[in-house]
Amino acid sequence: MIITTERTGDVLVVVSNNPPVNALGHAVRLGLAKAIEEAAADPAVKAVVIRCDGRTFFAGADITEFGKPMQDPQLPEMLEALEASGKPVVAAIHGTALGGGLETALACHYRIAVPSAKMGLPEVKLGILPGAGGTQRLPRVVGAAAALEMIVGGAPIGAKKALDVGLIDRLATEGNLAAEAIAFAQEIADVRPLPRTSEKTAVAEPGVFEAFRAANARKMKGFEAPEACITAIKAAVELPFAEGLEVERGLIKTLVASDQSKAQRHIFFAERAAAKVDGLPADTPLIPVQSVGVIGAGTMGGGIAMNFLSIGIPVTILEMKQEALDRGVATVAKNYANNVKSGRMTQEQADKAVALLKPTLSYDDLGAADLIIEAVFENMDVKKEVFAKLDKVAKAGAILASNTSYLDVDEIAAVTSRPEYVLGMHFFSPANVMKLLEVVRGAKTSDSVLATAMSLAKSIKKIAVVAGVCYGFIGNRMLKPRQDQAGQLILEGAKPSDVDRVFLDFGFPMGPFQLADLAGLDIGWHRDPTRRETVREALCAEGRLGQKSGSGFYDYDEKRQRTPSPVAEKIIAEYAASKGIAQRVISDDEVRERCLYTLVNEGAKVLEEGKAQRASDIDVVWVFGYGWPVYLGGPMKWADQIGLKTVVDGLKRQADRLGPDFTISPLLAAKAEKGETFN
Ligand code: 3H9
Repeated sequence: MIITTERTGDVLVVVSNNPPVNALGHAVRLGLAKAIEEAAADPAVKAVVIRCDGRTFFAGADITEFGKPMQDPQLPEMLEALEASGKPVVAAIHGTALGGGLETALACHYRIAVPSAKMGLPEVKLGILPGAGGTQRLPRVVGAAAALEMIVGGAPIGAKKALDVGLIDRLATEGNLAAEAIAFAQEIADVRPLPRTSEKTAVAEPGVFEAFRAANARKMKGFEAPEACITAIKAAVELPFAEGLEVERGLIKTLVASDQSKAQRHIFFAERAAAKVDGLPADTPLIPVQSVGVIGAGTMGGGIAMNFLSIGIPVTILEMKQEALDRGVATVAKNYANNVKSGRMTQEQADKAVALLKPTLSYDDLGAADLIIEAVFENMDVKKEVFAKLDKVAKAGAILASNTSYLDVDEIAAVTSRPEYVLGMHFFSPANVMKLLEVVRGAKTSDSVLATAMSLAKSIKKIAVVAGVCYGFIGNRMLKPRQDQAGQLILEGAKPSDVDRVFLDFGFPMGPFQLADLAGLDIGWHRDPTRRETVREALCAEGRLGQKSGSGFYDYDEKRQRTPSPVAEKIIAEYAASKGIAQRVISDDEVRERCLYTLVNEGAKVLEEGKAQRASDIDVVWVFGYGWPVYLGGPMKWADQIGLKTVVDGLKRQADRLGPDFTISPLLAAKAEKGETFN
């Protein structure tokens, strides 16, 4: 039985038990509808409590039912019946009341929650809006401004804040929710009229919608759902409840069927699928990790260390020279100070984290660490030297990880006497912020070591994806053809700003040349201005090193605002002429096809070689590591949506321009031929 009812005095307690998250699937909706009828029919019942067993109150509609014919009762109708109940209903909230879960609570007459509970309407993240009255009820309870934050922002709020804004009526004692909810129900059993949310008025300050749009324009750019959310909240303010519901219904119908929402729902499940390693038994023993060593105190090493410090794991950080070590430690301290300033953590939390960092110049100090992550210069000889040293000092059973972003993890492992303990943990910069972690499984990496890395990733709030050993793993390997083509396109006549514009219009936060200028064109430059073997070298030779020197592919003003640079364009044209490359007018379509279809093609190769477990893992890498717009679902989902035949046709059209080594992935070609998709 998913929904059960029990009586405590004159209170009917309705309990849901639908693990793992009490999603409001068909059986739950049906059970709740029957319970409401039961309460109405039984004269001995004076009030009702709805609560959930397990780890959480209803975490929303069952997303797996989306896109299929929905069985009655539908959630909106069930909630209307709930709110219309002649007997008061109390929602007793623990865990996360999200989406349809919070909408259920809003349809109840009273809400009580434990202090650790969180409440939110995250539907916008799935490309939809709250479609069971949430856009109409929440503004009536908390006002338009707070509703905009919660519905368009999608982030949940804690129970204490919920009490402050009037979303809940009272706080319960942690661990005593069931009893206190019943006591609350008994207390209000005879209070009339019943406080029905739909009968309240939604308060809106003048200009609140315009101000919200202006403040959030950047975050909302490209997404369809946020504007629909705003329209629905406006309807809550301007229209009677029933008419507002009609507006909400119309909007959710369109959004659920949209490509954007399908893509965002795909990413929701893809993120969870990525955590699962095929063939790895669920009971694989984990290696306890209570201390970490990090080699290299640069930007990367410091960022990696912060992940562990922030969850209370001590880190020993190693550098070659005192000065570099001091600089690295100071940067970590500064980053924590910034976190305090921005309100992301308290001073006490920051102090605790910084105190767990132990700087050292000696490899011997890494001997006790359970996990050691190397983040030194990206060079095979240097990495091998580090791992040979580690093999000598690390204790038996310690995990040895390389943060390499390209190199052969098996070759690195081979210099140790324990390759089964070696794997790649490829963090993305800034490593304390970026969500993605590529976990690179070497040929000999043991199951326990892999499972431990995946579990640890979850603890440090990363989204981990397993990759096989190949040059650049999943992400950087697919980035390469994109970068190569972008570089080639500007030689053939496209302006850097035109190429970047195509990327920005597509939904990327930055184009490849903006990114190059930001990172610095002199990374890896030999510093000899007479040697001009690439466009970057030609630009560096003219002192154009990127943003930091005020010029690169673009010119920059003192506020670092960029403008297309005729000087850079001339340098590029001269370089192209020196290589005998004729310049011509290049269309946006050609830019898209050459840069993005080749990227998808490389993704297909990653998949056919088994370097990624599943297409959706590739999508996760690109959404969380490379700024692929989530509403386009990652490159493989995007290719599925535009049609694999479209991709193959585009690649064939461009084939002559893609270089002598270019080949179409057989997997991509076969799937296109059969009309199949990757996901
Ligand atoms: C909605 O409500 C629409 C309505 O407004 C309108 C209707 C008309 N459905 O995340 P976890 C699965 S839209 C189905 O690893 P955690 C999840 O896939 C919904 N399945 O746990 C995973 O399965 P598996 C609005 C769901 O503790 C398992 O549960 N609500 C759903 O890290 C465990 O999940 C949301 O968007 C679902 N709604 O986090 C909330 N939710 O084990 C979405 C989870 O097979 N959910 N699953 O991989 C979450 O944010 C997190 O799951 C939560 C728990 C915070 C609840």
